[in-house]
Amino acid sequence: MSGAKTYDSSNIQILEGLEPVRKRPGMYIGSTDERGLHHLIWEIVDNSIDEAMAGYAKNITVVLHEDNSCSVKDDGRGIPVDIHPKTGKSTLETVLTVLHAGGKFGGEESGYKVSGGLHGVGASVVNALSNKLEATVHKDGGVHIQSFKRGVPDAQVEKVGKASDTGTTVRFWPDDTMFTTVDFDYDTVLNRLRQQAYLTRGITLTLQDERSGKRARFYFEGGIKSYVFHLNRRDEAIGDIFWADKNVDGVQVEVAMQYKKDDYTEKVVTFVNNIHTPEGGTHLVGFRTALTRIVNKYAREQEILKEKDSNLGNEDMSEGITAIVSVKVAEPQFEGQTKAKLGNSEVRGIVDRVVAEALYDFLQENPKTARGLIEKCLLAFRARMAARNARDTIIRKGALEGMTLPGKLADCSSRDPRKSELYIVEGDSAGGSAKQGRDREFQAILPLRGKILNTEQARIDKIFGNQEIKNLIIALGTSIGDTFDISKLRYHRIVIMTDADVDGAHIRTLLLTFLYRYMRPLIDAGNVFIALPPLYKLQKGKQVWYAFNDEEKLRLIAEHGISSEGTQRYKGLGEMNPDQLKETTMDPAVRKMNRVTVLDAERANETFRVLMGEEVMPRKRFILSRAKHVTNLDI
Ligand code: 1YM
Repeated sequence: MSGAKTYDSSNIQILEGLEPVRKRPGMYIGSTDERGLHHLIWEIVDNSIDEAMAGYAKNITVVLHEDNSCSVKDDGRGIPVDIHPKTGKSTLETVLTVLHAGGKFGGEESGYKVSGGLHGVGASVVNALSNKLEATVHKDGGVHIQSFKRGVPDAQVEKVGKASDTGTTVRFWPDDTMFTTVDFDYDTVLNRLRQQAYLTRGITLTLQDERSGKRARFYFEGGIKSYVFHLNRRDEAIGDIFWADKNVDGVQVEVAMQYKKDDYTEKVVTFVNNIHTPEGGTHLVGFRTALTRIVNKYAREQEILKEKDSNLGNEDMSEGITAIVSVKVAEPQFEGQTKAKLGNSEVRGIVDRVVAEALYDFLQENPKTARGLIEKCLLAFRARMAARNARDTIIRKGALEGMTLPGKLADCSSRDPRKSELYIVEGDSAGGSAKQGRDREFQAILPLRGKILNTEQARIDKIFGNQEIKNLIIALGTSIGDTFDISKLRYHRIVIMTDADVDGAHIRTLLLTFLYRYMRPLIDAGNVFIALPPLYKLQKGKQVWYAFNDEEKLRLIAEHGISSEGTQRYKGLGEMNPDQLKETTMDPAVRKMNRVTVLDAERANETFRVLMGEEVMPRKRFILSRAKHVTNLDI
């Protein structure tokens, strides 16, 4: 009768309603690649998490099925299935077919909606982008089902049996014509579920992968406190974990924090309504402000900071910190390029207040933790001051003006930086050969005394006290750090030329680290090179060949029948006479050089951190892991 007919016309409405989603899926789920595909899962899981945050659901299970479908099940109240007399549609159908119906629908008293957040486009978008979707609701003593194809209902919701429990299950088959892939990734889902489990303490999240048989379950009694514990599990920590959890003016603030002892990395992860905010925002600002203020206040009261001392700054708080800042806001405003930054101004003051109060109490109640934490911040503060003083000294000494070029520098005659090259050479003897072998018109030589790097555990700021580094800064002419000016660069090609042995590698690592940290634009602009001197000289009669690696050596030996007496391995640049150095390594017509990329420099920086930092274990691990690969070690 007429009921069925009404149903047909409402189908057309749904088709029209969801049409924009199928036309521009990227607008709703960000992209149609693997990321967008997984977004479908997050949308449905978010609804279950909302139900858990409202206090009704305790268990959420995600299953990745063999047929590339995914189902999400919770034990909440179940989406209402009663038919609205006017529309003739159930709430369930509305949630799954009307855009944005997932959010506010159902009344304000249900608390924060994840779906009000960053992408939170609701279940209807998942429905629109699925070949098929099946919803099963256990509620009011019955099992109710409704199925859809590309967002369009097959029929109205139907009661198919009895149920003694409550809950919602949604299974969907992503539309393979909409996505570049429909293959869900176990680890991606696993990581997301783990994170969500931390953020909503007390709920159990289960993942089952029927394709591989893998499964995992997460339950964290301590919530974000457990998260901090997890992040710090590999390091020694300073004292207990600080934790604050309070609702002020409808904004729920939860913060957990702990410092690591021998690690200097910073890890502060922020969330708004369980959505990661990688760009931070007002919640992060509030946290940092309170942290700095309270640490200074406590340090002064305890006279760890004396009257004459200046306050610790924001930047001194970050070495070794691990913190999670999670806020729940009724109407979050997201800003920034990727809409991943919280803009609500009221949140700043609220987070500040909650953290300040709780942190002050925590420090008073845990004096040992407090002292350890403050000492860590003081260390950062002192290092910062030392670096600044060292820099000021160098600048005062005339690096800026480039007036007093170092005596060791054998400068070139050209004054055109575009044509000029600076060879940084390891050792005085190689420096001597290089000076004789160079083209003095455009090639300058700066010899560095052998081991500039003999101070184990040297912090990078200590190298400012190093005469060799000072010489380098003055020779380059750019100054460093804040006063760096690339337009003053005296040589457009800076070539690092070190021996092909361990000491040479050390010096190269130090130089690259220094350039990376203090003269980064030179690397970005491609001004820095590594010279590649040959490793072998091969000789037969009067003929000479050079080999730059073992493979090449073997090939040349075989090709020309070279005897072992005719094979010479260069142990250092100093063994080469000026002519050899010129014809193999310095003459632009034949030399080989590698241009240093940011990636090379980042690696050097990391190596330096591991090798020279105060952590012993990573250094040990690093050396052990490399030991196998070291071949050209000359002992
Ligand atoms: C597998 C996905 O969607 N669970 C879920 C959704 C809802 C409820 C319970 C719910 C909410 C409310 C009242 C309320 C939703 N309901 C709505 C709507 N799991 C999943 N579990 N009763 C049940 O918010 O007041 C939208 S989502 F619109 F009906 F309120």
